[in-house]
Amino acid sequence: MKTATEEVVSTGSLNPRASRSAVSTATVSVVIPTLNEAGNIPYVLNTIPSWVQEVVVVDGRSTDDTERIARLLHPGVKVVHELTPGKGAALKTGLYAASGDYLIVMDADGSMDGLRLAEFRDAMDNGAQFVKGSRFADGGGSADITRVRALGDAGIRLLLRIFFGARYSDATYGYFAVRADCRDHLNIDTNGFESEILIVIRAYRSGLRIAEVPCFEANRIHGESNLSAIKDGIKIALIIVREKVRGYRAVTV
Ligand SMILES: Nc1nc2c(ncn2[C@@H]2O[C@H](COP(=O)(O)OP(=O)(O)OP(=O)(O)O)[C@@H](O)[C@H]2O)c(=O)[nH]1
Ligand SMILES: [Mg+2]
Repeated sequence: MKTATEEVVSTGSLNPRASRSAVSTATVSVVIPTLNEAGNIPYVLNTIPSWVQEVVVVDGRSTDDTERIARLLHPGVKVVHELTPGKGAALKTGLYAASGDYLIVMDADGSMDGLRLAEFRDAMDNGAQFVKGSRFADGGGSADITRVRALGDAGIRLLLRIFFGARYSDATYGYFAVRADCRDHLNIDTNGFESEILIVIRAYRSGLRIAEVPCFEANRIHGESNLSAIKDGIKIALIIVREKVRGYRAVTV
Protein backbone atom coordinates (compact mmCIF):
# COMPACT_ATOMS: atom_id res chain seq x y z
CA MET A 1 0.00 0.00 0.00
CA LYS A 2 1.26 3.44 -0.80
CA THR A 3 1.06 6.29 1.65
CA ALA A 4 -0.22 9.71 0.74
CA THR A 5 3.27 11.08 0.92
CA GLU A 6 4.24 8.97 -2.05
CA GLU A 7 3.58 10.15 -5.55
CA VAL A 8 0.54 8.09 -6.36
CA VAL A 9 -2.49 7.75 -4.16
CA SER A 10 -3.41 4.09 -4.07
CA THR A 11 -6.36 3.04 -6.18
CA GLY A 12 -7.88 -0.27 -5.30
CA SER A 13 -4.52 -1.59 -4.19
CA LEU A 14 -5.96 -2.40 -0.79
CA ASN A 15 -8.08 -5.14 -2.30
CA PRO A 16 -11.33 -3.70 -1.01
CA ARG A 17 -13.22 -6.89 -1.78
CA ALA A 18 -11.13 -8.90 0.63
CA SER A 19 -13.16 -10.35 3.47
CA ARG A 20 -12.98 -8.56 6.78
CA SER A 21 -9.96 -9.21 8.88
CA ALA A 22 -10.97 -11.71 11.53
CA VAL A 23 -9.22 -9.69 14.20
CA SER A 24 -10.85 -6.35 13.43
CA THR A 25 -13.26 -5.17 16.09
CA ALA A 26 -13.45 -1.59 14.84
CA THR A 27 -16.90 -0.02 15.02
CA VAL A 28 -18.39 1.89 12.09
CA SER A 29 -20.44 5.10 12.10
CA VAL A 30 -22.11 6.45 9.00
CA VAL A 31 -22.50 10.24 8.95
CA ILE A 32 -25.21 11.70 6.70
CA PRO A 33 -25.69 15.47 6.25
CA THR A 34 -29.29 16.24 5.30
CA LEU A 35 -31.04 19.35 4.03
CA ASN A 36 -34.63 18.71 2.98
CA GLU A 37 -34.09 15.09 1.98
CA ALA A 38 -37.44 13.67 3.17
CA GLY A 39 -38.03 12.15 -0.26
CA ASN A 40 -34.65 10.40 -0.31
CA ILE A 41 -33.80 9.47 3.27
CA PRO A 42 -35.96 6.30 3.31
CA TYR A 43 -34.04 4.90 0.35
CA VAL A 44 -30.67 5.93 1.78
CA LEU A 45 -31.28 4.46 5.24
CA ASN A 46 -32.52 1.29 3.59
CA THR A 47 -29.21 0.78 1.79
CA ILE A 48 -27.19 0.89 5.02
CA PRO A 49 -26.18 -2.64 6.07
CA SER A 50 -27.08 -3.94 9.52
CA TRP A 51 -23.43 -4.32 10.57
CA VAL A 52 -23.10 -0.50 10.75
CA GLN A 53 -23.18 0.28 14.47
CA GLU A 54 -24.24 3.92 14.33
CA VAL A 55 -26.02 6.24 11.90
CA VAL A 56 -25.62 9.96 12.53
CA VAL A 57 -27.91 12.32 10.62
CA VAL A 58 -26.82 15.97 10.70
CA ASP A 59 -29.77 18.26 10.14
CA GLY A 60 -31.23 21.33 11.75
CA ARG A 61 -32.10 23.41 8.71
CA SER A 62 -34.57 21.12 6.93
CA THR A 63 -38.06 22.53 6.64
CA ASP A 64 -39.49 19.18 5.58
CA ASP A 65 -39.95 15.90 7.47
CA THR A 66 -36.41 14.57 7.03
CA GLU A 67 -35.72 14.24 10.73
CA ARG A 68 -39.07 12.71 11.65
CA ILE A 69 -38.83 10.15 8.84
CA ALA A 70 -35.25 9.25 9.77
CA ARG A 71 -36.26 8.63 13.38
CA LEU A 72 -39.29 6.62 12.28
CA LEU A 73 -37.44 4.36 9.87
CA HIS A 74 -34.24 3.98 11.88
CA PRO A 75 -35.19 4.19 15.58
CA GLY A 76 -31.54 4.02 16.66
CA VAL A 77 -30.51 6.97 14.53
CA LYS A 78 -28.58 9.78 16.23
CA VAL A 79 -29.83 13.12 14.94
CA VAL A 80 -27.62 16.12 15.61
CA HIS A 81 -28.54 19.68 14.79
CA GLU A 82 -26.25 22.10 13.02
CA LEU A 83 -27.83 25.45 12.24
CA THR A 84 -24.90 26.94 10.36
CA PRO A 85 -25.63 26.69 6.63
CA GLY A 86 -23.42 24.47 4.50
CA LYS A 87 -22.36 20.86 4.08
CA GLY A 88 -18.93 21.61 5.59
CA ALA A 89 -20.47 22.82 8.85
CA ALA A 90 -22.63 19.69 8.93
CA LEU A 91 -19.65 17.42 8.25
CA LYS A 92 -17.59 18.89 11.04
CA THR A 93 -20.45 18.50 13.53
CA GLY A 94 -21.23 14.97 12.33
CA LEU A 95 -17.65 13.74 12.43
CA TYR A 96 -17.35 14.82 16.07
CA ALA A 97 -20.80 13.58 17.10
CA ALA A 98 -20.04 10.08 15.81
CA SER A 99 -18.62 7.52 18.22
CA GLY A 100 -17.33 4.80 15.87
CA ASP A 101 -13.69 3.96 15.12
CA TYR A 102 -14.35 4.37 11.40
CA LEU A 103 -16.43 7.32 10.18
CA ILE A 104 -17.95 7.02 6.72
CA VAL A 105 -19.67 10.06 5.20
CA MET A 106 -22.40 9.64 2.62
CA ASP A 107 -24.97 11.99 1.07
CA ALA A 108 -28.71 11.72 1.62
CA ASP A 109 -29.78 12.29 -1.98
CA GLY A 110 -29.68 8.66 -3.10
CA SER A 111 -26.56 9.15 -5.24
CA MET A 112 -24.35 6.95 -3.06
CA ASP A 113 -24.78 3.23 -2.66
CA GLY A 114 -24.74 1.87 0.89
CA LEU A 115 -23.45 -1.45 -0.44
CA ARG A 116 -20.07 0.26 -0.92
CA LEU A 117 -19.77 0.90 2.80
CA ALA A 118 -18.18 -2.53 3.24
CA GLU A 119 -15.39 -1.55 0.87
CA PHE A 120 -14.65 1.62 2.80
CA ARG A 121 -14.59 -0.39 6.02
CA ASP A 122 -12.38 -3.09 4.55
CA ALA A 123 -9.92 -0.51 3.23
CA MET A 124 -9.57 0.86 6.76
CA ASP A 125 -9.28 -2.65 8.20
CA ASN A 126 -6.39 -3.04 5.79
CA GLY A 127 -4.60 0.05 7.06
CA ALA A 128 -6.02 3.07 5.25
CA GLN A 129 -6.65 6.12 7.43
CA PHE A 130 -8.57 8.08 4.80
CA VAL A 131 -10.64 6.47 2.06
CA LYS A 132 -11.99 8.38 -0.90
CA GLY A 133 -14.79 7.24 -3.16
CA SER A 134 -13.92 7.65 -6.82
CA ARG A 135 -16.19 7.75 -9.85
CA PHE A 136 -13.21 7.79 -12.19
CA ALA A 137 -11.25 4.83 -10.80
CA ASP A 138 -11.58 1.53 -12.65
CA GLY A 139 -14.97 0.07 -11.75
CA GLY A 140 -16.48 3.45 -10.88
CA GLY A 141 -18.89 5.61 -12.86
CA SER A 142 -21.62 8.21 -12.77
CA ALA A 143 -25.12 8.65 -14.12
CA ASP A 144 -25.13 12.21 -12.91
CA ILE A 145 -21.97 13.97 -13.96
CA THR A 146 -22.19 16.60 -16.68
CA ARG A 147 -19.39 17.48 -19.09
CA VAL A 148 -18.89 20.79 -17.27
CA ARG A 149 -18.57 19.08 -13.90
CA ALA A 150 -16.21 16.42 -15.26
CA LEU A 151 -14.05 19.20 -16.68
CA GLY A 152 -14.22 21.07 -13.38
CA ASP A 153 -13.11 17.95 -11.51
CA ALA A 154 -10.22 17.44 -13.92
CA GLY A 155 -9.14 21.07 -13.37
CA ILE A 156 -9.28 20.67 -9.60
CA ARG A 157 -7.29 17.42 -9.78
CA LEU A 158 -4.66 19.19 -11.84
CA LEU A 159 -4.38 21.97 -9.25
CA LEU A 160 -4.14 19.41 -6.42
CA ARG A 161 -1.36 17.69 -8.29
CA ILE A 162 0.58 20.86 -9.14
CA PHE A 163 0.17 22.58 -5.77
CA PHE A 164 0.35 19.64 -3.39
CA GLY A 165 1.52 16.60 -5.38
CA ALA A 166 -1.74 14.77 -4.59
CA ARG A 167 -2.95 12.39 -7.30
CA TYR A 168 -6.54 11.63 -6.49
CA SER A 169 -8.53 10.11 -9.34
CA ASP A 170 -11.65 12.02 -8.23
CA ALA A 171 -11.58 15.31 -6.33
CA THR A 172 -15.20 16.28 -5.85
CA TYR A 173 -17.11 13.12 -5.00
CA GLY A 174 -18.26 13.36 -1.39
CA TYR A 175 -18.29 9.68 -0.37
CA PHE A 176 -15.33 9.35 1.99
CA ALA A 177 -14.20 7.79 5.24
CA VAL A 178 -11.72 8.68 7.93
CA ARG A 179 -10.54 6.89 11.02
CA ALA A 180 -11.85 8.67 14.10
CA ASP A 181 -8.35 8.98 15.49
CA CYS A 182 -7.35 10.88 12.33
CA ARG A 183 -10.30 13.29 12.05
CA ASP A 184 -8.42 16.13 13.73
CA HIS A 185 -6.08 16.17 10.75
CA LEU A 186 -8.95 17.30 8.54
CA ASN A 187 -9.54 20.33 10.76
CA ILE A 188 -12.55 21.50 8.69
CA ASP A 189 -12.66 25.29 8.96
CA THR A 190 -14.93 26.21 6.08
CA ASN A 191 -18.68 25.71 5.88
CA GLY A 192 -19.67 25.14 2.26
CA PHE A 193 -19.12 22.44 -0.38
CA GLU A 194 -15.50 23.62 -0.69
CA SER A 195 -14.92 21.70 2.55
CA GLU A 196 -14.82 18.51 0.48
CA ILE A 197 -11.71 19.77 -1.30
CA LEU A 198 -10.22 21.06 1.92
CA ILE A 199 -10.63 17.58 3.37
CA VAL A 200 -8.79 15.80 0.55
CA ILE A 201 -5.97 18.36 0.68
CA ARG A 202 -5.58 18.08 4.46
CA ALA A 203 -5.76 14.27 4.41
CA TYR A 204 -2.96 14.22 1.85
CA ARG A 205 -0.78 16.84 3.49
CA SER A 206 -1.10 15.14 6.88
CA GLY A 207 0.50 12.06 5.36
CA LEU A 208 -2.51 9.86 6.10
CA ARG A 209 -2.51 6.48 4.38
CA ILE A 210 -5.04 6.97 1.59
CA ALA A 211 -7.01 4.45 -0.44
CA GLU A 212 -9.65 4.93 -3.10
CA VAL A 213 -12.80 2.88 -3.55
CA PRO A 214 -14.45 2.85 -6.99
CA CYS A 215 -18.06 4.03 -6.69
CA PHE A 216 -21.01 4.53 -8.97
CA GLU A 217 -22.81 7.85 -8.59
CA ALA A 218 -26.53 7.56 -9.25
CA ASN A 219 -28.84 10.47 -9.95
CA ARG A 220 -30.32 12.36 -7.01
CA ILE A 221 -33.72 10.70 -6.55
CA HIS A 222 -35.90 13.65 -5.48
CA GLY A 223 -35.33 17.35 -5.05
CA GLU A 224 -32.71 19.77 -6.26
CA SER A 225 -28.96 19.85 -5.79
CA ASN A 226 -27.75 22.50 -3.35
CA LEU A 227 -24.52 22.92 -5.28
CA SER A 228 -23.97 25.83 -7.66
CA ALA A 229 -21.29 25.06 -10.25
CA ILE A 230 -20.13 28.68 -10.52
CA LYS A 231 -20.47 29.92 -6.94
CA ASP A 232 -19.09 26.74 -5.39
CA GLY A 233 -16.50 26.40 -8.15
CA ILE A 234 -15.10 29.80 -7.20
CA LYS A 235 -15.09 28.88 -3.51
CA ILE A 236 -13.21 25.68 -4.33
CA ALA A 237 -10.60 27.59 -6.35
CA LEU A 238 -10.17 30.05 -3.47
CA ILE A 239 -9.80 27.32 -0.88
CA ILE A 240 -7.10 25.59 -2.95
CA VAL A 241 -5.17 28.85 -3.23
CA ARG A 242 -5.73 29.61 0.45
CA GLU A 243 -4.35 26.21 1.48
CA LYS A 244 -1.35 26.66 -0.77
CA VAL A 245 -0.56 30.19 0.46
CA ARG A 246 -1.14 29.35 4.11
CA GLY A 247 1.22 26.45 4.02
CA TYR A 248 0.57 23.50 6.24
CA ARG A 249 0.76 23.17 9.96
CA ALA A 250 0.45 19.56 11.10
CA VAL A 251 -2.16 18.89 13.73
CA THR A 252 -0.86 16.92 16.65
CA VAL A 253 -3.16 14.07 17.61
N1 LIG B 1 -27.06 19.52 7.24
C1 LIG B 1 -26.86 20.04 6.02
N2 LIG B 1 -26.75 19.23 4.96
C2 LIG B 1 -26.53 19.79 3.74
C3 LIG B 1 -26.44 21.18 3.54
N3 LIG B 1 -26.24 21.42 2.22
C4 LIG B 1 -26.23 20.21 1.61
N4 LIG B 1 -26.41 19.22 2.52
C5 LIG B 1 -26.45 17.79 2.28
O1 LIG B 1 -25.22 17.42 1.69
C6 LIG B 1 -25.42 16.37 0.75
C7 LIG B 1 -24.87 16.80 -0.61
O2 LIG B 1 -25.65 17.87 -1.11
P1 LIG B 1 -26.17 17.93 -2.61
O3 LIG B 1 -27.10 19.08 -2.71
O4 LIG B 1 -26.66 16.60 -3.04
O5 LIG B 1 -24.88 18.35 -3.40
P2 LIG B 1 -23.79 17.47 -4.15
O6 LIG B 1 -24.07 16.01 -3.97
O7 LIG B 1 -22.46 17.94 -3.73
O8 LIG B 1 -24.02 17.92 -5.60
P3 LIG B 1 -24.87 17.17 -6.73
O9 LIG B 1 -23.91 16.25 -7.41
O10 LIG B 1 -25.34 18.28 -7.60
O11 LIG B 1 -25.99 16.45 -6.03
C8 LIG B 1 -26.91 16.07 0.74
O12 LIG B 1 -27.17 14.98 1.59
C9 LIG B 1 -27.52 17.37 1.30
O13 LIG B 1 -28.78 17.15 1.90
C10 LIG B 1 -26.56 22.02 4.71
O14 LIG B 1 -26.50 23.25 4.64
N5 LIG B 1 -26.78 21.40 5.91
MG1 LIG C 1 -25.92 15.21 -4.45
